[in-house]
Amino acid sequence: MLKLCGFAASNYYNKVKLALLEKGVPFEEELAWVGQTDPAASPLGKVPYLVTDEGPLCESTVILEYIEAKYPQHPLLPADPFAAAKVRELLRFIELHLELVARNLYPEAFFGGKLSDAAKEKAGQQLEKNIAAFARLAKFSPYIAGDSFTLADCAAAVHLPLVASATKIIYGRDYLADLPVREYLKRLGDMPHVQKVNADRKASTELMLARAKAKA
Ligand SMILES: N[C@@H](CCC(=O)N[C@@H](CS)C(=O)NCC(=O)O)C(=O)O
Repeated sequence: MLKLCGFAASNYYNKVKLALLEKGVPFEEELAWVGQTDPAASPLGKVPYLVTDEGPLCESTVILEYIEAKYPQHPLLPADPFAAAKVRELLRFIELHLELVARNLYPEAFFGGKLSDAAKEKAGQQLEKNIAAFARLAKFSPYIAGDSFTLADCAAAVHLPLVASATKIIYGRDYLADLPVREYLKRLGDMPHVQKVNADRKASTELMLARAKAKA
């Protein structure tokens, strides 16, 4: 059986977990905090990684693509190549241009660290520009790429809440507030698998913070 390794406070872990749940692919979860990962499976020590009968895989989007190709049931990519590319475009956009930029804010927003004003200004400018571009691609009708739930929703469901809350905490304004993100996330929040991922995330986040406190 597939083994998803990592911890449920991780947005990248949850992106893969949500896809597995939505597709109905059986899997088990193996807890691996940062620092406890298998270097043969994840050479950079990042989570998630997936252990398959054929060997390990890291990088969450590569894992999503593998699952999609290997288990075609309940597809999360359209059959039409262009429509599928549009889904991948949105997924890449959310991750590369929104989440990875907002990630610079997490040390202060969520983990008690301190950022320089210059770092905040740089990330803020990039996010303003990138979110305006994202707004041109995202559909929210009712899903992020159109009328069906796709891999892009697996990414949006886990990354957009972090972009919204990190910008709210650091700049005093949710940079996604002008888009229909709140309503979209509320709709997704009615899906049982999203609820399961969110409940597990909350429990794992508490554990993660308790571990960090015990270490300090
Ligand atoms: N590009 C990676 C990003 C994964 C990632 O950054 N995971 C975080 C947890 S949310 C992590 O493992 N951080 C520890 C580190 O970077 O050393 C992916 O898509 O899998």
